[in-house]
Amino acid sequence: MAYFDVFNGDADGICALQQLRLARPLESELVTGVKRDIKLLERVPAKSGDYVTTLDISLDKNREALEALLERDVAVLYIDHHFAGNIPDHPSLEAVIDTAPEVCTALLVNDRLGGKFLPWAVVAAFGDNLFDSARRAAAPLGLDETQSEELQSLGLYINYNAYGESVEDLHFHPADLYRKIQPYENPFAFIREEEAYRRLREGYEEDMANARAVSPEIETDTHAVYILPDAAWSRRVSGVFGNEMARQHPQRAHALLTRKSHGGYVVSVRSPLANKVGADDLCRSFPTGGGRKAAAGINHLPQEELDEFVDRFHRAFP
Ligand SMILES: [Mn+2]
Repeated sequence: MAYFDVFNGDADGICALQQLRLARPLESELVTGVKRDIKLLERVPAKSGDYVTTLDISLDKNREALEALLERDVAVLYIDHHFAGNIPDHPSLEAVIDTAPEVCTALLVNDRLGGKFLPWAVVAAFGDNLFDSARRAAAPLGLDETQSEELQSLGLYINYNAYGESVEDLHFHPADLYRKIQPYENPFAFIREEEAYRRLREGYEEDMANARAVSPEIETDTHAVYILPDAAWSRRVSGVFGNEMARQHPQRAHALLTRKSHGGYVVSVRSPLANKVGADDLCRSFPTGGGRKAAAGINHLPQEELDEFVDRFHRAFP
């Protein structure tokens, strides 16, 4: 019998698995990737009698692969908070799905384990940008302000590590980062002792300094457009830089365009924090766009559509 652990490469996916494997250590094959790489189940070569744990990736986006596994008599534990659609009714599937906006996968795992490894769930909630949920969940830990900020930074850094076009852009392959985290029951020990933590913090600070040095193409009280160069640091930092900009200017909508090596842009849009709507409709009006109301993106914006995008960006957030 073989075990497969399939998880999103961001903080939520890694910290969800961390809790489960601290509670029940076992040898498993890890299947993960960059944050946007969510069609992971189709890569799992499980056979009859094997056991697959799936964390923090949409069931709807993995439906065919999931059904194929269940047909092959593979047992699946599926824990997630993304849109799932219809959940297959099958005796080999245990699905724990909760799409409530204040929930993340690691918090669902924390509930399942009775809070046994709560500090890691708090790290994940910060990483998923659920600051209120993280602070609420952390109450039983009685953290002081410094400790709370440490878990917040750790969540931010692990989340940041997952952004990139491919794993070559990342400081650590998410599977390698998980292996470094795995020995630590306590995230504060990871922060104190682990070299990987320092590398993530330094990488984050350096990439953010690069991004902060970029002058906006457009900057008004209501709209800002940034164009980042074709570089690994841009692809790593655009998501977290967008989040920081949004927090600093809650009345403003933000568009971050990253140049691609073969022309055109990858686009990420953040609705104003004060009114978190519009990003999804704007992005979906382009063929390769998608996302949520507060945060959405376009995988490929051709160079010649830049002006059209800027026009629609202004109209989307009047
Ligand atoms: Mn998540």
